[in-house]
Amino acid sequence: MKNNTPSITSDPFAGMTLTGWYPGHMLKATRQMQEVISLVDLVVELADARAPASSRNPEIRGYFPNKPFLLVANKTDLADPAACRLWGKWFAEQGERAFFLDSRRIANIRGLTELWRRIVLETRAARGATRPLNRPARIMIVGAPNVGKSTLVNHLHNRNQAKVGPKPGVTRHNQWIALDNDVELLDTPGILWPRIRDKKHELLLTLLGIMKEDLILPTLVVEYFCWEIRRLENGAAVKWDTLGLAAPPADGAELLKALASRRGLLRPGGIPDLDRAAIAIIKDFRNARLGRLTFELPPKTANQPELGPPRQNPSTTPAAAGRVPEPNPDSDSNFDSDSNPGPGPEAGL
Ligand SMILES: Nc1nc2c(ncn2[C@@H]2O[C@H](COP(=O)(O)OP(=O)(O)OP(=O)(O)O)[C@@H](O)[C@H]2O)c(=O)[nH]1
Ligand SMILES: [Mg+2]
Repeated sequence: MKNNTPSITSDPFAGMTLTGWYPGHMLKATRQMQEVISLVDLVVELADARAPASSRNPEIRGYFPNKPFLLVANKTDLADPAACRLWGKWFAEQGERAFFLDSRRIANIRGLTELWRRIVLETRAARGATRPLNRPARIMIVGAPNVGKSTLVNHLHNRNQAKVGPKPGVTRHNQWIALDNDVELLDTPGILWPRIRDKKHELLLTLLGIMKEDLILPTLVVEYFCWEIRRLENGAAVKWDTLGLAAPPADGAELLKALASRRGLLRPGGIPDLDRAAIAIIKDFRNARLGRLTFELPPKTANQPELGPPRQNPSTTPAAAGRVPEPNPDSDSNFDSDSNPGPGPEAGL
């Protein structure tokens, strides 16, 4: 559904300098993953379902060229179910195994572990192995920071062995965790990649909590959020009323001022405290109080090489037009809108 704001033609973030955040521990962690890869039967990359392309490391498959690989788009409870279905279909069309997960739902996790088992068995069979694996299957969980790798490991282990937290960089070292059912998981530190596309990409990763947030002003993150929502023409999907707004704001500045005054966030002299307003908005977004929002749709054509925010006019896509294709029964993609309950846990700034 379209909102009534004019269409966005220019990119106000284009000239802005990138933070270039790529700390040394990420490079080290990347090397350590490559060192252990010969021990591993399956690589599972976790991404954020709200940005299934932009939250992926474009280089990661190249690090492990000969290993079976599975993409898991996590946090589907925070993402737009229709967009998840579109992505599931798109990955299936690309021949890429993808699983959409709300890692706090045990039935959903069971489906994922079944798939792991199947992939490991099929890979062995394809290599001509005739005898059963006489050791635990080893699965390495990789991905960007804060996408939920350790949370997933803990849900499977039931003993909260891995440290988790609502900010990037919680896990600092590889950690093997043995499960009861002949599986060993390797939890790894979140890694970014040296080259982020542009400022909008950094802002998106910051909004999702993947990039460290004290590198970018929260007010800029909110300006980006409003701009992106207008660009995607799905402003109507945002629950602006949660913030006390009757209509979508024209831009980030209007939103920040409105929220500061509604919540009485004022500096001395009665000046609206836009920083505190921005932090409150980001927190509400992350808790899905503003709705379940996805920031990118799959590329239009199956052979379009580059992933990323959609280049087509989203109002012409099936999701924007309210037409959502059925999931492909032959695909490994599992997304099912009924499997997604309400908003997620507290994830503050
Ligand atoms: N809503 C929601 N939140 C989740 C889900 N999975 C994880 N989280 C939350 O996401 C935050 C990050 O989780 P972690 O498991 O620490 O993420 P990580 O990928 O291990 O992060 P690093 O160790 O920093 O790389 C925590 O606040 C989790 O509670 C999910 O499926 N849905
Ligand atoms: Mg972790």
